[in-house]
Amino acid sequence: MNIKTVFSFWSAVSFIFLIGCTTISREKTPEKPNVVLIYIDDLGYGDVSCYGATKMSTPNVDRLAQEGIRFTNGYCSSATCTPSRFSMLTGKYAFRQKDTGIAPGDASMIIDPEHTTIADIFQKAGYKTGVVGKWHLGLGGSEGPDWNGDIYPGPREIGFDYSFLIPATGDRVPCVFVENQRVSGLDPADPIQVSFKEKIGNEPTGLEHPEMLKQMWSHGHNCTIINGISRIGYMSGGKNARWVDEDIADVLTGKALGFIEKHQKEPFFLYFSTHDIHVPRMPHSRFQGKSGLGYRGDAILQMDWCVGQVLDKLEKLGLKENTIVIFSSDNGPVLDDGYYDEAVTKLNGHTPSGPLRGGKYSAFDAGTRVPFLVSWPGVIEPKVSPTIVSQLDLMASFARMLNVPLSGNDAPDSFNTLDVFLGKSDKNRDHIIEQALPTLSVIKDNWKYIEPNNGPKMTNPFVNIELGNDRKPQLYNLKDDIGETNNLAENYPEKVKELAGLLQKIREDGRSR
Ligand code: NG6
Ligand code: CA
Repeated sequence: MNIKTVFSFWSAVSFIFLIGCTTISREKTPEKPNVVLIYIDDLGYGDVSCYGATKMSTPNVDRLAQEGIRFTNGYCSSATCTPSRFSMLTGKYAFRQKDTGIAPGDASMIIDPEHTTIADIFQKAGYKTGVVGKWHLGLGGSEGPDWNGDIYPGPREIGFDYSFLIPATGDRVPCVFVENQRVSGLDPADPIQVSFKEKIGNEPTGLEHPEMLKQMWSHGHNCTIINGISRIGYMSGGKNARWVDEDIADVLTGKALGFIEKHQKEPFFLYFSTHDIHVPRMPHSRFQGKSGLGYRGDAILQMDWCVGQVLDKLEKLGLKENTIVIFSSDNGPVLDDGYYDEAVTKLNGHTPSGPLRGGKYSAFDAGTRVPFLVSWPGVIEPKVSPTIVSQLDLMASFARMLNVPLSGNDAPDSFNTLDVFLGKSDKNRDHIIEQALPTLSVIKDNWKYIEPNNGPKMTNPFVNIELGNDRKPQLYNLKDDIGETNNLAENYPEKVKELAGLLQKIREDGRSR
């Protein structure tokens, strides 16, 4: 061997050694990464720039997309909030349990504490668990929540160590936060009373006093005026505890960051569920007028800021490489959902549903196909993936990752798709069911079948969304026809029969896993 050969031999050895080290470090993934699940309300498939929005930009959400996997076929399980959240937390389709439609503001807790939830899985694996933000899954026992006392069952009874909640929605009373088991900042001398049936107390309503409003209601939403905005339902008392809509994003983000900071030295699971971009859209003055698209666009900018705050905090604490961040939405987009907030008049060519048909409430795909990002810097290789993923599968996937066994009855519709979430596999879920009550649809091998039903074709004219209902069966080929414009049911009767049969079987079996 001459000098040159010896040299290149050793260069080759050290090169191989180096490659080996990089591979090893990539594979030496932390066993218990933190998980932050950022869940946006009513954000559409086309509402962020990494999914094609051009009229405004969402740099922080885009940052997540650049660092992780951007799924182009990511689904929540329902076209409204409560059933989507119910399914994500329990791994069970909401249509299997009655009263899982949009929960009233004083609903009892709809997740039975007997259910194993995704939070239980993390707790069993030794994580600290927290939920900050919109809940909308009911609170309290059969009598509903006791706003002036201890409020339980609630998140604590289903696996969350810490909670800071908007109990139902921003547009429903009571307009107060619930921290753990108590209304935050409540003065016992000024108790809260709530009714969804008749007027309570003597505060003005939006119906009687529209001149007092800073944002006018368009349909519904005309009961008690809180902070210049009338709501669904009547409330009295609790004056010190009432939120200021303009500050909600700051308050929730502060609580989320506080939770991360507090638990930085131990594994944690944080379900951060923003109020944005649900109605009433009343962003902080920092964001008002900034998008040029009215308050809906401004709320998107505010939501993006919240995401940035979380990412910055993780980075600052040195947790970036040890934290999986998931970003998604609970249902598709809506413009007028009850208030004149210029979402319609200042839309300016923005397309909240992207190329999809329908929106919130709809059986068409825009109801449930939503932005879906998963990032884990240093472990997940960034990419765009067309593989179908479902929020339902987070539970079984994390159970697998953490080696927490699921019993036969747990998470009956949640599949372990961990390798897909981590970018190691492109294997589609066999099928997926979408719910836009009363209608169910099923997607399998690019075919989407919407079962026939008598529901209306459209929402009310304010909301103005096609619901996807039809008395005849509908069959679309999503690969060739992403906008669901060409009903092929009559051309492919066998396909219709097969998918209707699958839907029927999944309904009857009570489980699909
Ligand atoms: C509807 C409300 C709507 C919104 C929705 C729940 C009316 C007329 N409409 O009943 O404004 O609050 O419920 O949205 O009251 S969700 O995203 O939480 O499912
Ligand atoms: Ca929602």
